[in-house]
Amino acid sequence: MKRQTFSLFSVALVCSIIPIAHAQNLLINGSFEQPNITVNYFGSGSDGLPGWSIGGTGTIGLIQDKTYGDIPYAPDGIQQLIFNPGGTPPGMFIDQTFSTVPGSEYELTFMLGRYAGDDNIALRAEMFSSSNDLLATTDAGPAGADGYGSAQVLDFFATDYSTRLQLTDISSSPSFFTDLLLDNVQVYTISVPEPTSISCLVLGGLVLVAHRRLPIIKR
Ligand SMILES: [Ca+2]
Repeated sequence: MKRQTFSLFSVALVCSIIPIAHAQNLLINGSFEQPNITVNYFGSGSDGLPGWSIGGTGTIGLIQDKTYGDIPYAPDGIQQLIFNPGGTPPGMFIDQTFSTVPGSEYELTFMLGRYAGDDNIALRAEMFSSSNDLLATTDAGPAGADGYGSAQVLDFFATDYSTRLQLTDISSSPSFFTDLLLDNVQVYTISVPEPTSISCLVLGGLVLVAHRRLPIIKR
């Protein structure tokens, strides 16, 4: 009985959630370094930003460092996104669908910045399942002064083999001069159920069968 208990305990350990130590960014072009261009502006439906779809009413800009003298530098690489540049309306969004494993935990991180002025500007991050169920959401604002603040973080569990990230400009009163900056968007795997639950059940069953067939050695 003791041996059976020990083996089942071992199976339980193997089947527990396994943390991922060195994961890669699951997003394409999360740092907006492509295309390599001094400055470009995108409207709804544009396919000019690799990896991302673009929607909403207004404009999103892709800007390289030193294009304008006083714009904060990108916190990662040399390019960043700028929402509602030139006083265009808020409400633009970008989204990207990426592969996930049901039951696994992931973490979204991104950097928000402010360019010129103190108007109320913010970004909404949302994670959706393939059936468009909302998995997690957060509203975040940049630092009070020009430049970037600390990284924003949102953890979520995937329920499907694909998950969609949407980042929406929810600024309430953008002026002609105040713009929202975004860079270094990343999604990492935090932990995965490995092996899967079904595999665990099969493995546990095999352990039980094996123990029943093993001869009991008496001393
Ligand atoms: Ca960048």
